[in-house]
Order: sequence, then structure tokens, then C-alpha cells
Amino acid sequence: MDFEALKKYSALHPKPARLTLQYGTAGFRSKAEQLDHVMFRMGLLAALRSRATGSTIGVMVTASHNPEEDNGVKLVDPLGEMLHPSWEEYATQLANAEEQDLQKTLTEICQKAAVNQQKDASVFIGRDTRPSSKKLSQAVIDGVSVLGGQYHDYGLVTTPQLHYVVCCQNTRGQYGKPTLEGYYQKLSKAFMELIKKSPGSGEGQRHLKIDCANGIGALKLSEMQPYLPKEVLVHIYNDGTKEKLNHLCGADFVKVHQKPPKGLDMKPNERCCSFDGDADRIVYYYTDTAGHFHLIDGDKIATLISIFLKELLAKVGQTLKMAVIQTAYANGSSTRYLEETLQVPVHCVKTGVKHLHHKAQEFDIGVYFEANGHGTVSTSMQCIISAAKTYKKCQISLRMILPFPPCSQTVGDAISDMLVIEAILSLKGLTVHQWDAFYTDFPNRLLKVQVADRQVIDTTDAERRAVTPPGLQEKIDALVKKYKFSRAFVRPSGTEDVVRIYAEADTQENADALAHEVSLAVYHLAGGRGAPPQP
Ligand code: G16
Repeated sequence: MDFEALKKYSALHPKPARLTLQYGTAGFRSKAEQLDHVMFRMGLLAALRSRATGSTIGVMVTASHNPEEDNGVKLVDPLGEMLHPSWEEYATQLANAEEQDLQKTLTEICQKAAVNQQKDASVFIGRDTRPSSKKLSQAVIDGVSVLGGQYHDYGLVTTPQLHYVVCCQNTRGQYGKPTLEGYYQKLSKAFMELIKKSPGSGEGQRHLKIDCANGIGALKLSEMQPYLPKEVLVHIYNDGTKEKLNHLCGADFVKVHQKPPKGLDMKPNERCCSFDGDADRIVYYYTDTAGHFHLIDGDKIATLISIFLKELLAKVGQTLKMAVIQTAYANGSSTRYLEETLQVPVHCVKTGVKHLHHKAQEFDIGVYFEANGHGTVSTSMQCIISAAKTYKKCQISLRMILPFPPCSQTVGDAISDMLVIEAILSLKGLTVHQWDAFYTDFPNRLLKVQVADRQVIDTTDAERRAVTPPGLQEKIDALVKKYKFSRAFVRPSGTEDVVRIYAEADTQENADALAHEVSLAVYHLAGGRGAPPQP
């Protein structure tokens, strides 16, 4: 390691005094102006991780659903998964080391993680459309370069595209070509293979209106248009030419506010969907003829895919182990429907797609979605091999699901999920209304509360119960008892400086009232900031 060069470059990316940041749900996230040193240091970390694994590592500069002024960084491991949890601690140590301790911290990480510094290092870099992203990705490049690593800057890409190219590179092309062209070709080919069995194929086009959150999704969908089969005609809204990223639009806005995004004109029963700021989440929705808005979130996407896969497995007499992975935010009605009606095992894990992905890999087929629309389907290699061997005569059907194309095997991907959903709706001849009618969501409400230090809230039981501060869980339990068919939980966000509150009850009024009362409990018992939450 050239410590002189490190010192010189690090001085160009100084750490603001007293600033401490935590590695959150999906990496670091904060106001963009606080992140230059973090990006430089994540460039350093990616070079070390690359040497430790002997593989290419990805660094994505994005703050996804957060406001345009924020930014963040997501690290991508060799097979396109999120950074291994054992390295999250190193990331935090490096991001928070004072200038004079940087060299020592790097040396310690190299020792603890047995990094062979003689090895080559290779890092792929991508960024979203935020005004701050270009400069911050240059800081990543500086970090990789000062440790003698090689880098490939993919420039503007969606987060799942970066995951894709990293996986392709490290599997020597087995997963696909490590180019955007390879990504577009792989997805559209998989979609075509799926949809050609559709009763409706060849009978006109499927129109879909897509709110791209004024983000990278618009750019990449436009780029993909020539590759998209004629069966699906996408209409892009909120392409970022007029309005700010994620402002009153995007998957997170639509899910949280349960209303349509600004800038998308909806006609009754028209299928519409929203991506988030880095295009790794998707939610669908429509308005009925009476003008009521209907949200079809990640839970219903998981249900649609599970029904399809279950029917297919039954048709070919397969007994592969399939499960659905959810988080505490999953609507209780979806869990009940999956377990009782579909008879599919459901598992609940902590928020963060990394936790869902990990759990999903325990099954032959793991359908994992967060209610916010982040998810995909993972299929085990063993399952692909054994299925192909044992069920020769059924191979055509099995090829449709193993691995389930075009679902990303690495991380949630709005574009690939959209193609899967469109294909299944077409294959099953389902309208958006029929899909929505699988089950009715229990009325629910998501709220946020600001507190002085959100880490005072610690949780257990996949975040369904608060362990600290003292008295908070008891208070929530008492409030929940006041309402029928209710539940509620609180947890500190890992992407925003807020505490999240979720409540369900028998009516929307009661869900709103419960969520509000719980938010007051958080405000009073966990050190609320500013004025108390208003109903
Ligand atoms: C990220 C994670 C998701 C998580 C979301 C919200 O999404 O990838 O798994 O659900 O943050 O996390 P939290 O509630 O901790 O703020 P994204 O799309 O913002 O990268």
C-alpha cells in the first residue's frame, strides 16, 4: 500500500469533523454534501473486498427512494448480492475513521479479513441521475485507484444493472454478457420465451404506463425500447426532464401515500406502475370506474408469482421446496392468503432485501418481496439440475421457471419484475382488477417520526417488537388492544433519519388512529424532535 499517495488523496476527500455515519439497510445514506469521504473510502473498501474475494466488486452511487438532495452508496458482492454482512462493520469503521487513523484502520481490515495486497483488484462503478452522483462516483474512482485497483465506470445505470454486470463478470459470462446490451437482450429473450405460451400472444399489444420517479429508470427503459418485444408497449412518465427525482412520484411515494403519482394521467382500469429512484422497486396500481385508487404492492406481486409457479409445479408433478419471504410490513391479509389459501410457507425476516435474499436461498424456489415492491424470485442451482434430470418430458414447462426468467437472481429489479408480471398476467389472462381481487388488504398506515437518536429503538422478532426504550413495547401492546384485528410495530429506518411506524386495523380510520397513537408513544418515549406528530 502506498501510504503517501493514500494520505495525499484522502486529503482531497476529507472527513467532516465529528461526523459519524452507520452502514444502514442498503449501505450509507445521507445528505450528498456529507458523503465525499465516504465514497472515497468505499472505493478503498471495494478494492480490498475485490482482493479478498478474487472477484470484481460493484459500487453503486445512489440514494434510491430518498430525496434528490441525499445520496448514498450500495456495495455489490461477487455474485451480484449485497455486500456480505461480515464486511458491513469494516465499511462503518472505514467511513468513520479520523483522517490520521485511516492508514491504521485499513491495515487492521486487511489483517482481519486476510486481504492479500499483492492480488489484482477490480471494481465496477455505476451511478443514478442525482446531480451529486457524478462527483461522488469520481471519489469512488479515486479510492479504487489509489490502492492500485482497476475500475470500469458504467456511468448512468440502474442499481440492478450494476448487480447484473458484476454477476456476469464473476461467472465468466454464464449469467450473461457484462454489458447493458447483454442485460437488455437477456431480459427480452426471457420475456419472449415466457409469453409465447400466452393465450393472448399475437393478439395485440399490452399497454403499460410507467412512472419512472424522474430517475434513471426512464433513461434505461427508453434505451431498452428497441429490444422490447412488440407485445409490450411501455409509456414512460416522469422521465426527469421536468421535475425533481422522487418528488411526489415513484414507488415509495405511491406505496406510503396510497395515491397516484403526480404527472401520470390514469384512465379507469388502466394498468400503471411506478419504479423508485434507482429502479430496484416496483408497485402497480389502477383506478376503478368509480375513481377509487387501488394499490397492488410487493405482497400482491409475490402472490401473483407464487400462484403461477405453484400451478406450474403442480402441472409437472414437481415437489420442489418453495417459500415466500416477507417482512413485518407485509399486509396480514397477504400472509393469511399465502399460508391458508395457497398453502405456501411464509417466512418473516428483518427489513432489507439482503435479509430476504439470504432466507430465500434456503429453498429450491424462494419468492421474496418487501411490501414496498423490492424483490425477485431465487432458484437454487441444485433445483435446476435435478428438475431437468428427473422430469425430461416436462422440460418445456420447467424451462419456464428454472431459473425463473427473467427474474433477477441477484436483487430486486423493477424492469425485470415488470416483464415477469406482464408475462404472467398475459399467460393467465388476468386483468389488473382480477389480480387485485385475490385478497383485500387489511387497512393499514405507514408513518414516520423524527427523534433525536433513532438508535435508541432496538427491536427483536424480525422487528415486530421493540426491546428499547423501556416501556415502549408495553405502550404499543396496550394501544393495539384498543382496536379490532390490529397490530403495530416501530423500527428505526436504515435509509432515512426517522423512526417508521406501521399499523393495521379493521377500518382505515382505526389503522390511522392506531398509527397516530403509536407515533405519539414513540415521540414521548424515544426522544421526539420538533413538534409532536399531528393526526
Ligand atoms: C432500501 C432497501 C430495502 C428497504 C428500504 C427501506 O430500499 O434496499 O430493502 O426496504 O431501503 O429501508 P428502511 O425502512 O430501513 O429505510 P431502497 O430502494 O431505498 O434502496
